[in-house]
Amino acid sequence: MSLTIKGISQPQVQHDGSALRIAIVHARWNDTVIKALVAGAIAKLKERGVKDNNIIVESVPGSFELPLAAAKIIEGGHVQIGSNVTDLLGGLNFGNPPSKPSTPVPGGIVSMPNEPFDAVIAIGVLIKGATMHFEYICDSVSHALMKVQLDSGVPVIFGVLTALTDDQALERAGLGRGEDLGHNHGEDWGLAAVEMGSHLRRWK
Ligand code: DLZ
Repeated sequence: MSLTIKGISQPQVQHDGSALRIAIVHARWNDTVIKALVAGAIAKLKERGVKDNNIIVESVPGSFELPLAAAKIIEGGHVQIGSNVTDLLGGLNFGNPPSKPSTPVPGGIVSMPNEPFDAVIAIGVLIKGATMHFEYICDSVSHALMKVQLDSGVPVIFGVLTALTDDQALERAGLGRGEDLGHNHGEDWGLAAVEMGSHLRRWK
């Protein structure tokens, strides 16, 4: 087995997410991979203590739509949007008892607490095709997500996979087709959201 120097080291403290409010916005292109990444992110948010009612999940068509959605979600953090994670993942159990369901409001949206978000995780899966589409979207989306976080002061976690092949995307969601299933990067994004959300509360 060859040694690698790649990857992230553990933070010095384990950050507590129990007071944090986190939004996940995901694209729907390449849905199998997206679902695994979103589930990985949610699992780690919950492992760090983020409450079900403080995890909001929104979807957009493709990765190109992520920056505007992230900006609007940050702006409107105090208004009614999205689906709360208890409603969304009702059947899935990540180890925590289900929390009280949020209040339904007309149109399938739910009434959420009146507080800003501590971090937004933007999740998309771009897989290179035969044209230049991939390059343009990767470039514009990564720059735009960086701009959203710098303009808003709210951490935007870069959860966009830019894969050259289907297999690369699957491996980065822990769904590899070979012997090695790979690693679910959504988990790292969940942890990054809690760490950055905690830092931002201290740095304010
Ligand atoms: C059009 C398109 C293509 C070809 N590929 C992807 C992809 O691999 N991943 C992704 O998230 N979105 C893709 N899209 C859709 C664009 O992101 C966008 O939704 C449309 O161009 C409409 O603005």
